Amino acid sequence: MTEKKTVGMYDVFSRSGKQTRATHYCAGCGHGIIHKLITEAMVELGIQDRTVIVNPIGCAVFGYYYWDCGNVGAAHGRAPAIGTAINRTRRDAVVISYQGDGDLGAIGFNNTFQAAGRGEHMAVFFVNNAIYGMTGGQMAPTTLVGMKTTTSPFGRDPLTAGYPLHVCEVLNQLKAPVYIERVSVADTKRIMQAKRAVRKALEIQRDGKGYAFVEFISPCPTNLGVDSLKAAAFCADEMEKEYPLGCVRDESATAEPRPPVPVTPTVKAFFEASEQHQAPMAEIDEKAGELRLKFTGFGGQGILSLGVCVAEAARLEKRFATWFPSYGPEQRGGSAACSVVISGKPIGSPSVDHPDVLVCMNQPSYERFVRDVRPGGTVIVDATVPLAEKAPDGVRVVPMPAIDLSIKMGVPKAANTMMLAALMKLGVTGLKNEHLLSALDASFKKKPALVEKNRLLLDEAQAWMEKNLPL
Ligand SMILES: Cc1ncc(C[n+]2csc(CCOP(=O)(O)OP(=O)(O)O)c2C)c(N)n1
Repeated sequence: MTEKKTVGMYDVFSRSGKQTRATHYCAGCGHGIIHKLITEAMVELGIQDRTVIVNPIGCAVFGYYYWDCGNVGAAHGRAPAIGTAINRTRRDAVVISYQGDGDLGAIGFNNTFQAAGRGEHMAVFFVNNAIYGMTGGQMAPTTLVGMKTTTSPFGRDPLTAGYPLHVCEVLNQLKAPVYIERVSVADTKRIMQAKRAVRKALEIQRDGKGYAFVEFISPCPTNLGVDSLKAAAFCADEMEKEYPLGCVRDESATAEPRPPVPVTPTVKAFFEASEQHQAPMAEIDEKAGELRLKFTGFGGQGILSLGVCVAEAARLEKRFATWFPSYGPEQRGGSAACSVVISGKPIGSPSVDHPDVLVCMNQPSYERFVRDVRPGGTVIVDATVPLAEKAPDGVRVVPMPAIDLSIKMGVPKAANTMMLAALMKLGVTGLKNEHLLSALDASFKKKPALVEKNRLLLDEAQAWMEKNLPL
């Protein structure tokens, strides 16, 4: 028998370096059929070169091994957000969001609902197999009442787990969607109907008309624990009772092409800045080692900007650098911290549990982090903090009157610059002062009057250190 290759799909499945003509889907699974329907419509409509499929988390996570077009992976349930971003930056792209019922109906439902409400220009193909396939058959929002799954071993009970989610009907409450239809891939007749729905959804994309949603009732024999024929029969006999097939809305004939969403000034500024900003590439330097720093304090003390400044200086020095913030829930006055890693090699993890250098601007952060500092490390702590907590042996603690000095200089917000002065004077970042200064200047690019002011503050703090600290 000669195999007929589907144009638009890769010849072989090459996951893990293995070249095989077999699919990774189980026998009787609906995903393969739906993949093929999408591919055929994409090729027939001549949109393969501008199609981008957002692959989900779930059994279809490997979509990019099948579809020969643009592919992007999304975090669980976030395909509509990624699709929105693609749409707004690449106007000519045909965006497809391909998702299962766990991905779309559970963890990602609000993402879906909001994208549909905005009428984003995308085709959403929703595979409803009534179960979480990839993770071994847990209950999904679409699981039928009474249906047994690994997390509803006695059958779905509406009293505890609610009723099945009818996504098409929920989306039909919204004004923006152009087309919503539920189809099935349980047998040939149904597959032919599904084929028409896929084509229509993609025609709507080709013509720039907006949001199209197709739900597929799709068999999952493995997790139902039955053979392919029985799984298909379950779709036709049981699932269709709960999820009737048919078109829920079709405004494609009258819908006008959707105007492109204007690029907001923030997004525009971001792209312009990244075009202008030619960052020097990091260079491997085995001798440079790795330095891990943590900056901590209250929100509003400039802790995060201080970390950015050090990371930026490292970047100017062609080091690898990461900056990783963590905030408390409050906008001001809550705890704030950031981790910075500077290395001569690519960095494995941006989070810092045991810093070589710890900067503390308040008492809670000193008490929380001081014991974690590595032997041989340095703690620079604001002089207002009582040093009741002892640092580990071999760790140097340097009290710095950053807050007092900045108040004395009339710029109370600049205590972080005083801490930068301490880092420079102690030489603990391993970075050149010229780079730290350039990074400090760059942080005030939008407020040029502050550049000179902060240089003065820095000099003052360094003079204080020379006089008062045995360095
Ligand atoms: C944030 C996050 N939470 C949970 C998981 C685990 N997980 C992977 S796939 C999946 C369910 C997928 O089910 P569905 O969307 O129905 O797709 P199917 O596998 O049935 O095609 C879950 C919960 C994950 N990968 N990421």
